[in-house]
Amino acid sequence: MAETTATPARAIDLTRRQMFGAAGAAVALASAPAASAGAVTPAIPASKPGDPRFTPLYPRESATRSVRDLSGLWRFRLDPKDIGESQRWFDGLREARRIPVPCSWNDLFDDAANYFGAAWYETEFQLDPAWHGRRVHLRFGSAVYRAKVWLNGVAIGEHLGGHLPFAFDVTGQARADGPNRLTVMVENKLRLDRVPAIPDPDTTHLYQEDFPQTSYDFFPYSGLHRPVWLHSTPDNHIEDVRVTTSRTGTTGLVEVAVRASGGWSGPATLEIATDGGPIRQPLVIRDGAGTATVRVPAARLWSPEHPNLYTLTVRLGDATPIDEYALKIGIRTIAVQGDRVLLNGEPVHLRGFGKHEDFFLHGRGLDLPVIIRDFELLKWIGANSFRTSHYPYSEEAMMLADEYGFLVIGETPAVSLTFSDRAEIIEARRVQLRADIEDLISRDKNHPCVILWSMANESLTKPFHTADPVPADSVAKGTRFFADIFGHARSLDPSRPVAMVSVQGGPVEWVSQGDVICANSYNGWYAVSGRLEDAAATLRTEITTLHQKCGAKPIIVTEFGADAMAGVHGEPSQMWSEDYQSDLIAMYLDVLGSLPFVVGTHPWCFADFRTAQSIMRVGSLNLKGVFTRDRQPKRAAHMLRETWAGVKATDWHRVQPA
Ligand code: GCB
Repeated sequence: MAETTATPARAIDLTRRQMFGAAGAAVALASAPAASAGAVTPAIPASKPGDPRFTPLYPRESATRSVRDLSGLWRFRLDPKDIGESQRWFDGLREARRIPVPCSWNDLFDDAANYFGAAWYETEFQLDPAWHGRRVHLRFGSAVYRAKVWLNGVAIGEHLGGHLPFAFDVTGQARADGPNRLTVMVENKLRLDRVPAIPDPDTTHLYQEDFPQTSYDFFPYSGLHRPVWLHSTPDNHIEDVRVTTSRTGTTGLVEVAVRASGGWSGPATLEIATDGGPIRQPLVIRDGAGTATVRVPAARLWSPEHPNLYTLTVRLGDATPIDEYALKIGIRTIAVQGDRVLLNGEPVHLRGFGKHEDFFLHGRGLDLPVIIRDFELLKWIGANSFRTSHYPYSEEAMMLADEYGFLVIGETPAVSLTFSDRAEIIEARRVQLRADIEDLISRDKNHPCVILWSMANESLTKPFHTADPVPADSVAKGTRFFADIFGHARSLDPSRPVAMVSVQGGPVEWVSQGDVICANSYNGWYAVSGRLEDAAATLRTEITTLHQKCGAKPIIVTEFGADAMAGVHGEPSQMWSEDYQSDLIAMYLDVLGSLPFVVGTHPWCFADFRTAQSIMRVGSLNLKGVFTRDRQPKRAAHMLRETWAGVKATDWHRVQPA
């Protein structure tokens, strides 16, 4: 969007609707008593991100590890009065209906369509007898927004913040002698102190109320959105692996840091499979930590054109490994030099989109066919990039992005942070955002596809849809906030550039703290509406000025576009038609293509997606997709394909048989 100066059609005086409450990232409850019968080994406390026991590694099978996916039909019950905990619903969920996991609950049940309060999930599992004597971990891909977990009626921990995984070591709490009852309370209350948040009714007079009222432009889908896994590891096991790649001449250098559980010490091996056979590098782990570099001669680098991946296997122990974990890695470098982004030392241009995890019925629940179809369509259209707007996407999407060779801007859930809000609210969000960044970098640090972190999308000096003046200290508050956030991200991952995505007309003091300038721009739509010639001139001035003000840094225009109702046409083109959307995007590509410091263009957005109900959104949909919500191309998609992939609409041979 663009920061608005419009006068409100009507001013709505809001009363204080939300109680401010304490925020925090993840809370490990005090060590719960081990289940009496069938306990295998003594319990250790539940783990959380940032905790040395937290295992950020995606669960994978190996010679020493097993994985069990608990996805399926769980029992489900809404708890609008928040009585579940006091009535001990964790002792057995009554009057429950079925819900698929993973899935959002909102599009399944009419009474849950606009429900964001507490909801309870329950399932049962048996522990595999072969897991006797091993450590057992319970890992959630994502729960939006807060989850509290009970195992056999005993609380084992909580997690705050959606879209990122969390795990518990349940060794000893999971019974070996009978069924285990797993209960999860998930709530997605739309609150001030969350990331993302709602507008602060104490400081905001909205002139447009959406339902549900959020400060961002997508539907707040709720639930267990990604798989829940049980997995077993040896007692002494690999807890984390961090890979950083560089090269000297044609040799790839793969630096691998390993963290082992419980401060384990001993020998370990790194192995990279290559066409010429395995390359092994011994490594010594001391007090749970060790680092070594594997040299890969004549390395095949990772790039969008050649997304070469190698398998890296880490083994603890000597001849017979105590633990083994394998992951795919890509050897590549990423750097910012002047106003260029260099991939493997060569300037790179990002062509792609902002996207959403959004589809019919399952909302934001993991849907592998949709991910594959989207990635096929990105290839079809000639894109090489996307942004995980406006939150971290699934781990499966990131693995597939490595394989397809997409250059990914990995974004946190901080959309529309507003600095006219009260200080204690801003502080609560800062604490939560720091935790989100820790979880995100911890989770995605090894993906070659991630070339840039986005700390936030469209932070605001005051909310959209208000004519209130910008408070005098808003910019300064944001400047301090982002200095802290940028510093935190850079200290956690010095190997990648960091940016934030600016709202059109947003403070230069914020966006210029990034290594790359990411800017959203809506000339021809929210600004200079309907006049493409004038919009083109405004755009050129806007982006050139931004470049001058931010110093010699590369610019990625991360959003531009127009809503288009599929099937609506107009000659000459006019707003809301497929033709106008196509013309506007073509105009942006023309103007931006003539500015050498613009290194990326991401039309907004890939596909139409669900929003709140609003006077701005026909059918509760944002229609700026170049594909419809069911992934059919609008005219703009064909135009982009011709521009990016060089495939003309006249080429009826364009589908090649497999
Ligand atoms: C934006 C936001 C995006 C919205 C888009 C729009 O600037 O970043 O989340 O969906 O505008 O279409 O209004």
